[in-house]
Amino acid sequence: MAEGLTTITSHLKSAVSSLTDDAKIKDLERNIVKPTSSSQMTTDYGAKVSDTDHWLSISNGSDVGPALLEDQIAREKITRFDHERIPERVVHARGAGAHGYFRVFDDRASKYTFAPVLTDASRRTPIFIRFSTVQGSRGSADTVRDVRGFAMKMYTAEGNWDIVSNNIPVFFIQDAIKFPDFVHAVKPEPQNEVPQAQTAHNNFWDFVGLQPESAHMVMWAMSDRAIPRSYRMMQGFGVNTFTLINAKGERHFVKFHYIPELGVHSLVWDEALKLGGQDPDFHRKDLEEAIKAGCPPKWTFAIQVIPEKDEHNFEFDILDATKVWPTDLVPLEEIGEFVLNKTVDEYFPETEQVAFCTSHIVPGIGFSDDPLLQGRNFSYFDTQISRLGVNWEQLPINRPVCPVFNNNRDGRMQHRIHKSTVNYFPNRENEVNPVPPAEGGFTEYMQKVIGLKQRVRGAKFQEHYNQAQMFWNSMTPHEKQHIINAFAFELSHCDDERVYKRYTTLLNQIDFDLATTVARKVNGVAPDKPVRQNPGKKDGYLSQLSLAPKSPIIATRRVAILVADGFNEAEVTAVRAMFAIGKATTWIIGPRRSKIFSAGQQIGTGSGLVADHSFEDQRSTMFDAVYVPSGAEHAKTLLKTGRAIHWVREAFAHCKAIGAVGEGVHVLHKAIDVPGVNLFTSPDSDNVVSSYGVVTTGKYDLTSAATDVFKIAPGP
Ligand code: HDD
Repeated sequence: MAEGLTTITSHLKSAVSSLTDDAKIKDLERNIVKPTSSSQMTTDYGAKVSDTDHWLSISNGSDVGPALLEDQIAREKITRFDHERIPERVVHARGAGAHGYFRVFDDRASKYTFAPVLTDASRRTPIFIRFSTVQGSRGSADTVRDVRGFAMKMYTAEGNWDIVSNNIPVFFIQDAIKFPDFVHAVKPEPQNEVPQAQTAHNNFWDFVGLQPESAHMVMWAMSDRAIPRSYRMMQGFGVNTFTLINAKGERHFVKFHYIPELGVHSLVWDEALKLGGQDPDFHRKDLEEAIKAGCPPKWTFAIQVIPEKDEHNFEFDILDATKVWPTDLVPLEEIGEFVLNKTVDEYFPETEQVAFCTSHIVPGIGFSDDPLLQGRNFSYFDTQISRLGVNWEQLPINRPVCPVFNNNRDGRMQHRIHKSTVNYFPNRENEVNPVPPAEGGFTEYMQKVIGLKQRVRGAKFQEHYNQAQMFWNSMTPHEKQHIINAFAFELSHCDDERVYKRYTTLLNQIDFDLATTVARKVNGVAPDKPVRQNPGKKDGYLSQLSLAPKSPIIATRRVAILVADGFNEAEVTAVRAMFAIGKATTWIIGPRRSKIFSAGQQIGTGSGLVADHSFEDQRSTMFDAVYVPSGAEHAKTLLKTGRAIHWVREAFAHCKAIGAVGEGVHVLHKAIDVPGVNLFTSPDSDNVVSSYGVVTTGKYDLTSAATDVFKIAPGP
């Protein structure tokens, strides 16, 4: 085998010469329809139409008469409308996607794999990523507490490679056969289809309480990871253990990681709840806004690798998807990066029709015996058949950018017309021949397997709490507090005491303090002593704070500038320019969405700025920072405006960066009154004071106050 593979890299490299990072965008252009003002309206079968507003009917001109079924134009319009919906995904129904490219830094991964996508630095492989929530329906809110999907399709020159990933590195179950049970339990309850997009209900906590293998994943789901600030600020994980095969035919186990350039940031729970109503499309809009503003989100692509011979050298089973590989045991190797730089042109044909399959791998990459992955490899292709039909891989967004030839034929919605007299192999025409491995044909790694056929899991799969405990130990105090609050919120929504009592009992397997605190909050079972030791094992990589960018980045952060008539326009203009340099966006928020007049101008005729939004139509939850400029009259108005005061108070409660200058500082004083805490000095002071995320200065000074606003990283 090794001999054959050594020649493979050169074959694969030569195949790719024409593939560019926009190859998929160009491929999609074949299907783009761009109407113009001279486009004429037709039926689906191309006949021009003169009227699509009146159903053909019998009428004497003044009275309405019977409608005629013979109206083929009306029938076509209504029939097409009646069939617009397809089944939504059974999980991950709500999502948003974008195009981009992937590249490796160099060939450092060639010691593990011969796959050119992971070793050839001259390539830029086109990609499409779809982010999603798991539980909710297609129309549910973005900011619910949930795992986020992070499905990546790489259109490589050797075929599509799908890594169907999440933003959490472990999973709820170990064996795919449990997936229907898990999904039934997490989805709305069967009797009344309540609640939507929430785990806060009896059935979920009942299931995970009886299924302790979920314990580690539940800790992650109760952490801030499950309420991301943005899809662009999430880490991604392939979760399952895959394998890499190198040119010598050696196999390594691998896990895939994606680390966002912007760091990992989360909402606070109160903010997430409010956004669910105030802006249910918050994440979808955020992705689009950033890409359109020229700030393409970027991730580093890293791998963790274990040589085949070391498979059994760990206290956990490396094929168990409920376990991470601690980074002190298996370090991360950064090998590449990917960028999302183009939004979709139309949601349905791209984001809705995109379809992923864990079984789609390319030569040089392989599966492992991970029992979750093995089941996934069956499930994804199967589900696409019910969602999109058997020819789903011919849909524009799914079709590969490399040639596709085989003898698979027909089926519903066949788009390809095969010009050939033979559709089988072997054939007299010598058409469509299998490719030897040495020339790039996929070949399975020769794995020796001996065993008895039986329904069991490996011995190490029986341990469920060590890593849940390691995760808890690795959290900072405020992350721990958020986890406690999340458990309390969720379990308080369970009204069956068997459910919340069992779960609080289970928590004592993870940590005594955690179990005691949560039990007290939800009337659960508070333990009197720990049931197992907590030796304090940690992995610093698990806290999202460990992923903060080296220096704070304000790019794409949304800054609200609160103004009323009489604000200091010169100051606002200068501060906005400064934020623009950092690629943050600024939004003027005023008492009305029309012109707000500046200081020294006559109200109604002077200069000023047209507000982007009013205090009522957008809320502080939608912004990362708030700034109140100087201006005596404007400050007086804001002080009397309850909604403006609420804006600042709420932003403070959500740990946002807040800044004020001159008279604007009075507004902060009124809004933020924390007894015993000196948030800032007198409004008249020249000094910039930063504490609790608040920055104030008596006098406007570009180099100090405004720049300091973002020295405090916004949000926890
Ligand atoms: Fe899954 C969708 C991620 C386990 C069966 N899954 C789906 C999507 C993501 C994941 C991101 C959305 C894809 C898209 O955007 O279209 N799933 C995961 C991860 C898992 C996982 C990271 C654990 C490692 N999934 C899993 C199991 C099964 C499935 C064990 C079944 C045995 N998943 C599906 C599915 C979905 C799906 C039913 C629904 C829509 C789709 O596949 O295309 O087949």
